[in-house]
Amino acid sequence: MSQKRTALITGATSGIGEATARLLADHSFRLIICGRRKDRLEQLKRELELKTEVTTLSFEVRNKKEVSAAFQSLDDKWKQIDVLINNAGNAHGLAPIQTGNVEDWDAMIDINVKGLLYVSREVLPGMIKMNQGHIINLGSIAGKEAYPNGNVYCASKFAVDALTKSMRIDLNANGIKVTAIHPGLVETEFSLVRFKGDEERASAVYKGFEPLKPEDIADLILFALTRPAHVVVADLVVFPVAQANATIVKKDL
Ligand code: 8X3
Repeated sequence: MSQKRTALITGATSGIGEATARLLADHSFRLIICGRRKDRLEQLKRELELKTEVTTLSFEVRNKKEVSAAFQSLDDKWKQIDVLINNAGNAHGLAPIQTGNVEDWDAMIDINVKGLLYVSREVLPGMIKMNQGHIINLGSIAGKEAYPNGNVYCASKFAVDALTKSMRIDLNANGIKVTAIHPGLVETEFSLVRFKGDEERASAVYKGFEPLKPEDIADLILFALTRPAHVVVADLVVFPVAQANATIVKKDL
């Protein structure tokens, strides 16, 4: 593809989103980086601008009005979005269903499911008009297998899996590629958020084996984005070598 493609990345201020923004900047994509934290977004923009054209959109994916206002504010030269990377997502808490925190449930369903829907709804009309585009949804092994205490987080990622399959069906006539990438254990701020800032508990998750890095996932995203026009990477599950499924991890402690 000769013309530079424009990629919009949600949750671009840390982890997989940030690593993806960095990698795509190295590969000539124009970038719309999105996140809640304006200062982090601006800092990343300043850095990546040395390599490619970058703009920022600051909004909470779970806030329908903010999402729509952010897209309204986009300058015309950014309105043609070729690639949407639905990366924003979080886990809040790890507790049995009978004692789960309702605010945690709301956050996971709002961010991981509704957020993905709100952002996709804004981007899709443009892709449909162009009769092309590529959506990459970040799922999780938690969207393929339920695991103890994962309940609502797993449900939210099962929803991402279902929505990815549905998008592929509904957008089939429009030539839009739809990819899901489902990582296992990736060392990011994920566990720190899940355990509400408890660093000891969060770092224990990644002890005794070599977890995936955000860059490993960014690499797969770039791979999916650079296949020939007739090829779509539909569904990809990726683990660190030490991981066998959602619950079995070989640890040398
Ligand atoms: C992150 C992977 O296994 O912690 O989605 O749910 S896991």
